Amino acid sequence: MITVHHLEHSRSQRVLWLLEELGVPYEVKLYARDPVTRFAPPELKAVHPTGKSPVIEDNGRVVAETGAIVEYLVETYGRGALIPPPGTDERLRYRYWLHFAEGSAMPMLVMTLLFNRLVTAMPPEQAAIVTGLQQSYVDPQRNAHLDLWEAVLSGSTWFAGDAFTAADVMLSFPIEAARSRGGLGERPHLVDWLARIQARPAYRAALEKGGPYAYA
Ligand SMILES: N[C@@H](CCC(=O)N[C@@H](CS)C(=O)NCC(=O)O)C(=O)O
Repeated sequence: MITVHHLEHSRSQRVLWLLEELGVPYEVKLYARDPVTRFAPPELKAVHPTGKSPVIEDNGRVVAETGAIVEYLVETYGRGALIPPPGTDERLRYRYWLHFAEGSAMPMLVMTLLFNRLVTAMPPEQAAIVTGLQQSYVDPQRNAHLDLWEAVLSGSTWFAGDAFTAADVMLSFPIEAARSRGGLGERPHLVDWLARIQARPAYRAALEKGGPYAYA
């Protein structure tokens, strides 16, 4: 049985959702965040040296990093589900979005979170420097990602094409986090995509198993 080391209110929710979509049995080991720092508890370091979530254990293997976990699960248990056929344009789109989620989108969203916290904790003159960085660098890039997503979804139902894939699962967390850190703005296709993923039975089932998740 697969064990998912799952941190509450975190991007690891995607792994539970993917397992539900694939119909693969799993157990959840739930970790609470430190109430002050919001960091993961030290026990996670015993599972993987980074001390981050998600991490899965499967048949004696430990797999970390969401994108790697998603690829591993789709390859090992998917039997061709949730991934476009090799050699197609859709497969290339799938690969692009799978990497974009943690490689391009999340850094801007983590910076948004940290800068917002810094601004409230600093004296006004220093806070102005952080706000300047936010306005000149982080906000425009975050908005460019939102525009790109909206443009893609105005041309196809899902991120890799007309079929729902694990790339949609990977993008769920950045898009949910973007909604909570600045909003999605007037982007109807993106708003509709979010409503469609959140209505999926597997998404709802994963929420029941995963405990607190502030982004649903
Ligand atoms: N790129 C990594 C990021 C892992 C990560 O930062 N996980 C967060 C959960 S949102 C975490 O464990 N945070 C707690 C901490 O840093 O102590 C992945 O996708 O697996």
